[in-house]
Formats: sequence, C-alpha cells, structure tokens
Amino acid sequence: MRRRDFLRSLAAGAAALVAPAVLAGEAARRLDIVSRTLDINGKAAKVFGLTQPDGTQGLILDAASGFNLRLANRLDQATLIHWHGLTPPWPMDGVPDNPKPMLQPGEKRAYSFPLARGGTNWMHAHTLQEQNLLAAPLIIHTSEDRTRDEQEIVILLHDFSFTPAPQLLATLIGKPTSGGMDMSGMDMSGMSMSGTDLNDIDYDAYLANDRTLADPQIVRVEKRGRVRLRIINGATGTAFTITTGKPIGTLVAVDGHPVEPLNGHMFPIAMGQRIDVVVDLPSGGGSFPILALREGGRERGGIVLATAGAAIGKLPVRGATRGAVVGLDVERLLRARFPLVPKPADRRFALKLTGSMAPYSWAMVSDRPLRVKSGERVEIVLENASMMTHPIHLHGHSFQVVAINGTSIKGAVRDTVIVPAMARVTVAFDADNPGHWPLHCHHLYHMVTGMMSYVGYEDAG
Ligand SMILES: [Cu+2]
Repeated sequence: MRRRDFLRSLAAGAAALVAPAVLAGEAARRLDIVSRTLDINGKAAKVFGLTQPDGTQGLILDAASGFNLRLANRLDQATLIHWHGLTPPWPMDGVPDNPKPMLQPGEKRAYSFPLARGGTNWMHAHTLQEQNLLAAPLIIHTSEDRTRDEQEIVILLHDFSFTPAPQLLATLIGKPTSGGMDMSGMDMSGMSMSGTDLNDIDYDAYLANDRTLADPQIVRVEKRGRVRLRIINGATGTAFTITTGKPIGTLVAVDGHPVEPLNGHMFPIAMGQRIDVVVDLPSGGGSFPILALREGGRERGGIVLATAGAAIGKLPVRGATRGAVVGLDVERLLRARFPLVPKPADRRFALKLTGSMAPYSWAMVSDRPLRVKSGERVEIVLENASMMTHPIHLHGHSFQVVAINGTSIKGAVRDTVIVPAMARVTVAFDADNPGHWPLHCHHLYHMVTGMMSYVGYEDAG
C-alpha cells in the first residue's frame, strides 16, 4: 500500500466514525498576533507573526468544520486581521472600523462562521503593519484535497524592508514632482520598456516563507512525486512570476478557485493573488528550485524542492535576467471550473482607476455610488487610466472575470485581478453577502493613498 493510500484509508475511517455534528462542534483554534525576530541578510529583523500555540505560522482548516477561531493580540499596539479569500459575514471581515474596531493590546476576539469552500487563502493586517509581515497562509482543505495523491507545499511570498512602512510611505509621497532627481544611481527596474511604472519601492529582501534565496527553505520531496504548490503573494508592492524550472507546472486554481488545468513553466502572481500549481517530479530525482522573479527586476525569492541526497547548488539572489512584466496573457487563458450561472447583469458600474507616482496619489472613481441589492448580478468595468498596473480585490465575494479589454471570456472566478495600465477588465459577481465591502488596490501604498472604494448593500442598513 502506498503511503498516501494508507493515509486515505485512515481518513476514510475517521470520516465514518466522526459525525458531521461533532466536526461542527470542534474546539476553536487559537491564533496569536505576535512579534518575531528573523535573520534577513545577516541582520536581525523584528517582524510580526500570526502564530498557533505550536509555533506554526497561519492556519490550515477543514472546510466542513467551519472557521472557528480565537484571535489574541499579543502586541503592544492595536491591530486587526482580514481573512483574504474567505466570505465571512461582514462584521468578521477584519478591516479596522468596518465595522469592528481594532484589537487593543491584550484583547481577544472570537470568530465563527461556515466555510463555503476549500482553497488557498491568506490573512493579513489591513494596515501598514502588513508591510512588516503581519500576514500568513490560510489554507482550507476539503475531503477531496485529502484524498489526492499529492504533497502539499505552501509558499508565502513577501517583500521586506528594514525601513519602517510609515517612512517608506513618506518617501513615496515626498518624491519631487519634477527635476532635481538624481538619476545616476537609478535602477531601471522601476520602469518597463513601454514606460509603465512597475515598482514603487526597492525592497531589502524578497522572502519565501520568511527566508531569502541566499538561505532558502529546502523541502524534501520524493522521486516521481507529485507536489501541489499553494503560492500566496503576500507582498505589499511587488508582483512576481513563478518559475518551476525544468519540470512543467500545471496551474489548477487561482485565488482558491479551480480553473481548467493550464500547463506552463511561468505563472504570474500579483499582490493578494494565490495560485495552485501541480508539479510532477522526474524519476531521476534532484533539486528543483521554485523561484519568484520580481517584476522588472533581477531579484528573486523562492524555495528548493529536493529528493533525498540531492546536491543543492547555491542560487544567486539576483538572476541573469529581469522578471517579466506581469500582464493579462495568462488571465485571458483561464477558464473557471465552476463559473457563475449565466444571466444578465442587474447593475453595471464603471470604475476608473486613476493616479500617478508624482504626486504620489491614487483613486478609484465610479460613475455612481456602488450600491447593490441582495440577489442581484452585478458587473463592474474596471478601467485603468493610470500608468501602473493595479491588483484589484473585492472583499466578501468572489467574482468572475467576464471581459478583458471588451472581449468577453468565461474567465476565472477569483477575488483579486490585475488591471494593467490603460487596460479594461470586467468582473461579475452575485450580491449574496450584505455589508459595506472594500473594493481596493492591493498595492498597500496605493490603497492607503486613496485607491479604495466600497460596494454597499441597500438592504444592509
Ligand atoms: Cu494600485
């Protein structure tokens, strides 16, 4: 009997013994918001963490058991955590004062709501604290996940700076609007060939599971094994291209929602997005770096998959070539495994993304207030009138990408989609979760300088 077959029979036995009512009554999990110290580039870095009692970062939950959590703030400052990708009742969404206040130092809060489905999600502070690693994986397993013959590997990507976030923001806002700028030391990674702005900030490190590529996590894998990479872009201001190297990867889900399988070696992932990539390892064994290439830059983060006894070479943090510009080429090919039921939109909004690097100011301007009613099919045309790509995230719902630059597609169901400079992306969703829901750019510094709007329910009071 293969190892996973054995695990499968164990799981089946457990399911037969444990009635669903008992699962639903499972004791609440505990998660503490803490301060941690990492070693980054040989220096001590004081960062935040979201830690279980056994020290694990983040959570892996069972869809059937629901979200049942006690969150404690062990910091000396107020904070709150948003469950990115879940669709909780609005009061549990975790954006400060929308509607619940932040957790004060020492304060605890209980969360309880059903989980609609499995998937790769994450959690993070909806404040500048996100920059300092107040972010962690939030994986929801289904019974189908547990029966697959796969090794699951979660990768949380992040961009790290020793400069505190408020200072990074002040520097962005304070940039001179014209002239006087010293271009001599300028790294052109800030711009693409077409003149589009790519990166607002040059970070000190690009992390995968808290580590740089100079000292990467090594994950033991089996020859001929199948792995499922659950990759989360938790960076605040950096998009990446994931490369699987020699083995072909198969993209099977985006933002926790299954898509028709798409084979390739390179997969784009913008801030806030997640991808599930299945990789079949060759029979010969060896080491297989899974790299995240910084958009427009040579910097890389990543982990290494290695079979027993495989030699693991040193990987330069800066690669020979620049990471690709993250666009819609892959998005255009994605097809939802479970699309929305086709029906005409009851409401259609146009939302313009505007702003500039100098002055550093961003906005979302809608043709009229984004007001919806329960039961409606809603379409929003996101039109980017700026020179930078924006990953747009809707809370409390999943949407389907239904058009790109006016061409209809039966695209992915997801919760975060990029809108490149001067492009137009149409998303559709069913209004089924009353509240006052943020719809915003997932570039942290765009969000806090104005690229934030809300979808409000008329019947939510
Ligand atoms: Cu943006």
